[in-house]
Amino acid sequence: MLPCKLWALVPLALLVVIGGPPSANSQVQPGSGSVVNAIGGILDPVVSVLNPVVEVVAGLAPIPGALLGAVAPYTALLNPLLQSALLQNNITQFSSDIVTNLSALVALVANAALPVPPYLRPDQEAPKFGFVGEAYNVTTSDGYILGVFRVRNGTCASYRSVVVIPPGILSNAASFIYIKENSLVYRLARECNDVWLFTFRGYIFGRGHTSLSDTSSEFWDFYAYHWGVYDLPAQIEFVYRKTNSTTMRYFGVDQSGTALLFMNHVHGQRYQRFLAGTYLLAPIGYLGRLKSAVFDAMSVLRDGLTAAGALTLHNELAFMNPAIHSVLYNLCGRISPITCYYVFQILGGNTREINYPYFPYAFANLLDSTSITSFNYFLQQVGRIKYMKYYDYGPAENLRRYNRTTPEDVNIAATTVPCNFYALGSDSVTVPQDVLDTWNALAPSARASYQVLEKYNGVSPFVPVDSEGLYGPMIRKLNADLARGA
Ligand SMILES: *[C@@H]1O[C@H](CO)[C@@H](O)[C@H](O)[C@H]1NC(C)=O
Ligand SMILES: *[C@@H]1O[C@H](CO)[C@@H](O)[C@H](O)[C@H]1NC(C)=O
Ligand SMILES: *[C@@H]1O[C@H](CO)[C@@H](O)[C@H](O)[C@H]1NC(C)=O
Ligand SMILES: *[C@@H]1O[C@H](CO)[C@@H](O)[C@H](O)[C@H]1NC(C)=O
Ligand SMILES: *[C@@H]1O[C@H](CO)[C@@H](O)[C@H](O)[C@H]1NC(C)=O
Ligand SMILES: CC(=O)N[C@H]1CO[C@H](CO)[C@@H](O)[C@@H]1O
Repeated sequence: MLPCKLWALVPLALLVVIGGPPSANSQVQPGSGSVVNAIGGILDPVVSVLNPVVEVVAGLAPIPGALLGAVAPYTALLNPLLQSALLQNNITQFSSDIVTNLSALVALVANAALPVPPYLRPDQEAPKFGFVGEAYNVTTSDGYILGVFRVRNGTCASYRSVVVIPPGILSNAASFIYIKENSLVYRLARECNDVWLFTFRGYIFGRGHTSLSDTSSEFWDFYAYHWGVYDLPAQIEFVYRKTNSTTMRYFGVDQSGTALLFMNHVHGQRYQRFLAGTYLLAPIGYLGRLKSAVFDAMSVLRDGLTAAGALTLHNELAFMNPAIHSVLYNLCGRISPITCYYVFQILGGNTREINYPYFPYAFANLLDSTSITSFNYFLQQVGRIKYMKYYDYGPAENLRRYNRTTPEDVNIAATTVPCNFYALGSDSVTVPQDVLDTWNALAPSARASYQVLEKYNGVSPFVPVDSEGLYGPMIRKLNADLARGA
C-alpha cells in the first residue's frame, strides 16, 4: 500500500530533513509553536549539502520508473477467482473490522500526544479571506451523500460565470484553497465568478451513504467511472438548479479529466450540455507513459495492493484512517514539511514548485482516502499506450459485472465540450505526451487548446510557489472565452 511505500522512503527523506530546497519558498508559515516545530526550524538551515543528492535522486527516478512501467502490463499475479473473492465482503470484512477498530485505538493515543487539527472546510475557510461560503449535501442516485461547497465574492452585483471544480487525486473539495489568498478558488471568486467545489465519493466530504457504512467493502467498490457516471451528474444538476447556468466552466486536475471522459462516454450530451468549457491541469485520459518510480513499482505490485487493501481496510486506500492521517499530518504538517517536499518530488517529478511552507495548513486535509480500485484503475493503464477502458476485474468478475470477459473502451471522442488542457512539464505521473494523446482523441469541437507548463509537477496544482505561472493561463483563457461569448 502507498503508506508502506511512503515509509520506505522516510529513512532517505529523514537524512535530508536537515537540508532544504535551495532558495525556494520565502513565505514562511507561522507554525503551531510546538517543540518539534522549533526543532525542525533549527535543523532545517544547518546543512544543505544533501540537497544536490536528493535533486539527483529525484531527477533519476523516472529512469527506473520507465523500465518498471514497461513490465507493468504483465504482472497480474492473483488468480481472477481469488481477486473476485477479495473484492466481495466476506472474510475480508471481518479482518478489516479488526484493523479499523485497532487503528481507531492507536489514533486515540496518538491524538492525545500530537493532536491533528480539524479538516479544512471550504465554507468555513472562505469567510477568513473575505468571501461568502455555503455548504450543501447532494445525494447521488446510488445513495452516496456528497458535500458541495460554494465560494463567492459577496459584493459582486452579478457573476461572470459559474465555475465547478471537482477534487484531484487523494485530495478533496479543499484541493484548491491550500495556498490561501492566491489559491485558484479565491482568485476566481475575487473576480466575480461563482465557484462550486465538488466531492467524489470516498473523500472526506463524501463518506456518507443512505444505507452503506464507510467501513464496508461495498461502499469502497468504485472508481473514476462512478465519479463520472453518478457523482458529477448529481452535482452538476444541483448547481444548475441553484444557478440556472447552462454555461458552467469546469476547472480541475488529473482525475477530474477522467471523470469527465467517463460521464460523456456514458451520458453523451445529457450533462455536458451544462458546460461551456473545461480548463484542466494534467487531465488523465491515457496514462501509459507514467514514469514515477514509486507509482510504477505500485503498478507492478497492484494485485498485492488489492489483496492487502481488501484484507485490512475494506478496499479503502485509507490515508484518512485516523492512525495513518495522524502520522502523515505530524510528519508533513508539523515535524518536517521539507521531508515531504522531497517525497513529493520523488513521487511526482523533479520540481521546485511545491510550496511546502503551506503544508501545516494543507495536511489537515491531505492525503485523502480513496478506494483501492480507483487507484488500481490508473495503475492498470501503466505501460499501455493510448489505453483507456473500464476497470479490468479479471475475466470472471468482468463477466459478472459487464456480461463480457474484457472491459469496454472509453470513447474519448464522446467529449465535445471545448477543452483546454494544460500538461505539466515536470510531471512524471501524467506526462505531457499522454495528455497530448488524450487531447487528440477528443472530438474536434473539444480541442480548444493544449499547452505545456514546464516547471510544474502533479503536486504543484495544489501548492505552487509561482501560482500565477500555473493558474494565470487558465484564468486568462476563461476571461478570453467570456469576453467573446464562447
Ligand atoms: C460473499 O458474500 C456475498 C453476500 O454478502 C455473496 O453474494 C458472495 O457470493 C460471497 N462471495 C464469495 C466469494 O463467497
Ligand atoms: C470583491 O469584488 C470587489 C469588486 O467587485 C473587490 O473590490 C473586492 O476586493 C472583492 N472581494 C474579495 C474578498 O476579493
Ligand atoms: C452533510 O452530510 C454529512 C453526513 O454525511 C453531515 O455531517 C454534514 O453536516 C452535512 N452537511 C450539510 C451542509 O448538511
Ligand atoms: C431560474 O429560472 C426560473 C425560471 O425561469 C426562475 O423562476 C428562477 O428564479 C431562476 N433561478 C435563479 C437562481 O436564477
Ligand atoms: C450477455 O451477452 C450475451 C451475448 O453477448 C447476450 O446474448 C445476453 O443477452 C447478455 N445478457 C445480459 C443480461 O445482458
Ligand atoms: C469498539 C469499536 O470501535 N467497534 C467497532 C469495530 O468496527 C466495526 C466495523 O467497522 C464497528 O461497527 C464497531 O463499532
